[in-house]
Amino acid sequence: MTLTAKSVSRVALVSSLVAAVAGAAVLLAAPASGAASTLAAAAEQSGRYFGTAVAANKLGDSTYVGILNREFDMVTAENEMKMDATEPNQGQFSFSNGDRILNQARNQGKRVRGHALAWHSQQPGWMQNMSGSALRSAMLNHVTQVASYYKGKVYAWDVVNEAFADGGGGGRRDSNLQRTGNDWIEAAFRAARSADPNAKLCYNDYNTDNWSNAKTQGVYNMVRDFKSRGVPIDCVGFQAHFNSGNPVPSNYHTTLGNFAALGVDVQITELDIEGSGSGQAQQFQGVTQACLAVARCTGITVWGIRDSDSWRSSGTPLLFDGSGNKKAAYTSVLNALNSGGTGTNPTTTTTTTTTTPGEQPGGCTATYSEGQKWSDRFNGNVTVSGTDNWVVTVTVSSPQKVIATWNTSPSWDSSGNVMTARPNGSGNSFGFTIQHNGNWSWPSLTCSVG
Ligand code: G2I
Repeated sequence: MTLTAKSVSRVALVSSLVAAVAGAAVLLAAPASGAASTLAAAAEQSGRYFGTAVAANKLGDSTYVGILNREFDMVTAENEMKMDATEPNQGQFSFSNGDRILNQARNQGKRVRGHALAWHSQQPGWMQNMSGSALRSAMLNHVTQVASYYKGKVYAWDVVNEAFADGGGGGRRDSNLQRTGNDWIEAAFRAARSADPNAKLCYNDYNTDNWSNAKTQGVYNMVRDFKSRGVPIDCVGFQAHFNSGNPVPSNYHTTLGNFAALGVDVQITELDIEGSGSGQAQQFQGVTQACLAVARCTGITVWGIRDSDSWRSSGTPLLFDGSGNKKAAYTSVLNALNSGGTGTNPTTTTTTTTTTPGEQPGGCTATYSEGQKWSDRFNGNVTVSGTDNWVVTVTVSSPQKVIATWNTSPSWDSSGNVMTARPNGSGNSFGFTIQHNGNWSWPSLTCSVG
């Protein structure tokens, strides 16, 4: 762990902003020199992963594999573990392309998300023509066989994909699987749990990002029902395919937080955002920050590596251009990950003091803890120890604004981003409300003896 001791005139002690809790370093505001330089390493600082979809037929492309090996620590097979790929003829299973992706990933120390055991789309021809109890048994046999084959080798499965309808109703999508009975989803989850008890079992869908969408509410109600009845579900995947007609919602962290509060992990599973330049970069930053703001948002996966690898390549929706160069969107994601967030294990961060040689001994520690969050703002609390005569600076990142404070009467620098707080007789703690304006970074703190 690195401590950055910055000398401030006539101030004896300066706090550093780095804490390590339970082996996972949590950064409030990482110093540039200590920032991680890859997406995976940056995500790992808060206990998260950063993944990508991989296509087996690209594993011979050295540029592609070079970026894959360097930047990502989680892999999803883009098509190779789907129903049509793994059971092309009924009862005949084919795992060779899925295995190529899985083995490449595991040989490089990466984990694998399995995608997807049951889906209305990409069914093999024989299954498309089935219905009723024959289809139900075929689907359950597929789930059982595929999850058993990969038992112990995948971190998580998208057990059921895209089962809810678009539009206003919030109900299920019509499909041959849905017509076998409304309980087909829970039956699939139970079969998957029996086959691989240690894989995390996820429901995965798109257009479920905005908390106000009826589809989001429909999925939420299903997950709540599953949790209340003991149906084995561990996680919810948010595909996160965005474009100008379907932008990143400002309430994304609310959605993620509300699902997480049901007792499941949440994950961004297929992220891509059409666009270019700073507009695209800002949207990627917003998604990253929404995940970082939710302790149980355990990782982000982008749906491909280079723009040219994307299922919608004309929209240039990924983090690397067709030549494999990092885009502005890459930098915004990396910086957001390096700016920290809610750890997936620890929930508070402690600042640490260090002495500057030759200066007055003693010192103070300012400890930041998260308070309540709303769609447009969040609260932070600071507790100070070591002295009753403290001065704490709180620096927020533009375009954030502090819109309220309590237990202190702060002064401000000319930018309005740096607040200086002193004791006002209310004890050694104070708090504030930050309007985030799309930036969910935690503020940085210094503590000094006044
Ligand atoms: O559509 C984007 C994604 C939405 N969520 C579920 C994901 O599984 C889905 O991924 C896309 C793949 O990126 C595409 O690559 O799913 C499509 C349909 O399964 C994939 O497209 C298929 C084409 O439809 C096939 O014609 C083609 O043979 O890709 C196949 C392999 O290139």
